[in-house]
Order: sequence, then C-alpha cells, then structure tokens
Amino acid sequence: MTPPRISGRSPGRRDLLRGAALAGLAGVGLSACAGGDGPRRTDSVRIILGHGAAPGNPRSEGALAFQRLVAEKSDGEVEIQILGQESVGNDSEMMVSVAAGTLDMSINSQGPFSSYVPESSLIGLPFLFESSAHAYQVLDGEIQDSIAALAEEKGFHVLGFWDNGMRDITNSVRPIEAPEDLAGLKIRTPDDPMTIDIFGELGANPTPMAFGELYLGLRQGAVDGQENPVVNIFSSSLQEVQTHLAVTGHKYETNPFVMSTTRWQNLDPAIRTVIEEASVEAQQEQRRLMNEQSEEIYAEFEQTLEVTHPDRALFREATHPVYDRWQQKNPEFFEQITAAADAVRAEHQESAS
Ligand code: TK8
Repeated sequence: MTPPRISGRSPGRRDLLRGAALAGLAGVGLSACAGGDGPRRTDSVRIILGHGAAPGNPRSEGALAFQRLVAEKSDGEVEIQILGQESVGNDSEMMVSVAAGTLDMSINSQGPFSSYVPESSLIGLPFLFESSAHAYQVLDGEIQDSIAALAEEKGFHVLGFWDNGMRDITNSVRPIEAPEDLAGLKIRTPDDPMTIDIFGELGANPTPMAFGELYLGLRQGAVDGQENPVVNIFSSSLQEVQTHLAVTGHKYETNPFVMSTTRWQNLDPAIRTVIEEASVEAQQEQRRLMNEQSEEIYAEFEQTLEVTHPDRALFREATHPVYDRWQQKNPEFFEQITAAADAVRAEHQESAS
C-alpha cells in the first residue's frame, strides 16, 4: 500500500494550534493547563470516530489514514480515537449518537444517513451511476454542497463522501441472470428505503438487518442473500456463506463522513482546518483502495463463487417504477441529481467518441 500523500504543513500551525488550545478550547471539554511562564503543554484534543467496517476494509484503512494525518498535521495535538466494526453501535445507532453529540464522528452509510437527510437516498437510484468514478464526479460538486447544507440542520457536519461502492447481489439459492430469478428470495438490505424499494420492485423479499448480523443471518438461513460491494463482502467473509454472485452494479452508495455539528462548531478554526485537510486526503486514499481491492476481489470471486453477469438493461427496465416513485417523493432533488449524473455521462461519452 502506498502511503497517502501528506500535504506540507504551513509554518506556524503548531504555534497557532497550541495558542488556540491554550486560549479557549477548555470550553469544549478540553483541559488546558496554562500555568507558569515556561513551555506550555496542553492536554491533547481527543475526537472519537466510530465506523462499522471490518479490519482491512478500505473504510478501516481510510480511518487509520485519517488518524495518522490528523496527528501529523496537528503535531500530535489532536488525537483521533477509532472505534470500528460496530463497536459503538451499528450505522443507525451511530447516527443517533452523532446527532446527540455523544459520538464525535462516524464514517457511516447511506441508508442510516438518509433517515436524517432523505434526499441522500436518491444517490442510490438504480443504475444512476455507471461506475464509482462517475459517482465521485457527481457527488464532489454541487450535490455534496446541497446534502451538506441539509445535514447541517439535522446536526451533522459533512466532511466528505467516502466510497461504499457499486453493489452486487449474492445468494445461496440459485444463479441470478434476470430479475425473475430474484422472485421470492429473502434478500437482506441495509436500513435504506431505496434498496428496500428496489428489491421489492424486483420481486424479492427485502429484509432490513444490521450489517453486523449479516454473516450469521446468511449462515443460519434467516436470509437467502444480500447486496453489497464485493469489497464489503470480502472483508466480512460473506463469500464463506454464499454460493452465487451476480455482478449487477444495481446501485451506488457513499459512506458519508460526518461530525456532530456542535462538536465541529466548538472546535478551534485551526483544528477544523486540520480535520478538513486530513479528511480530503484520507478520502482519496479510501477511494483508491476501494478500486484496487475491488479488482482483486472480483478476480478471486471468479474462481471461488458461481458468478453471473446479468444483462443490466433487464434490471434497469424492471426498476423503472422506482424512479417514478422517488421523483414524486422529492421532485427537486431528483431533478438535480439525475441532471448532474446525465451531464457527467454526456461528458464521458463525448470524450470517448
Ligand atoms: C457496514 C455497512 C455496509 C453497508 C451495509 O458498516 O450495511 O450493507 O454497505 O458497508 O455500512
């Protein structure tokens, strides 16, 4: 793994941070010991970051990169404490904790985030994006700004959209070649109204369940299958309890990286800058790892699972009513995100021809 590029530290940040910490950070729950005239030392600022990914998953690796970058950029003054693998709750629970301010940050998931910012569900419209790269280009612009503004009102400061990837379907009952093959299959979904809608439309029996319960749920047959990017399937060993993989790429998801708005607002501006810079760099690294790992894992699954490559047009067609419903639910954001996705698609087509 190539370490992420560390941007140059502007001279004087250390002093700026230390001075700021001494001057006023005590008010946000930090103790500043400013006694005496000698060299001053503050207690470090500690920020707790929760996520639900397994070790080795790009989200876990990205969190570690973020932790290291924050330490480097703040000269050790700001410490990120990572609590991964749902150890402080599943994605939905972590969203509640961040909203309440009892958890500082979370690299969360689209479905649980959408229970606060319903617009974000539309990022997962079926076949809206052709690839992760297509999604990045759309999300990193005005879409992120729109969603961030909505999230701020709900108590979440959005630091970025990490990559949860294009999603495929696994199951242990039969190969999926066409939508009809999903009929009656119990497919676990995240707590995400868009995914539930898509799989209902496809004739499956969508069953929301926390990600942490999924391995056992599949092993014990509580559900027949699930849908996730191969990177998540692999890092949580779901291939051990599944026989078929259908490379449908039926929807894209982000991992919104959020911080409690109150915690954010109470941080010193210099620390906020450190966090912003570190999150941008860590996001780049996380996305890079997603793409790198995806390729390797697809190649491996071709050997170890029964893989189908269904005609996506059939699935696109079958999920069309989902578009109509979400357009009615949220006409304005539907228009914004579909237009942005079309514009980037057109750009790609132009440069390809
Ligand atoms: C793990 C989940 C997972 C998500 C899901 O925290 O629930 O299926 O795709 O990545 O966030």
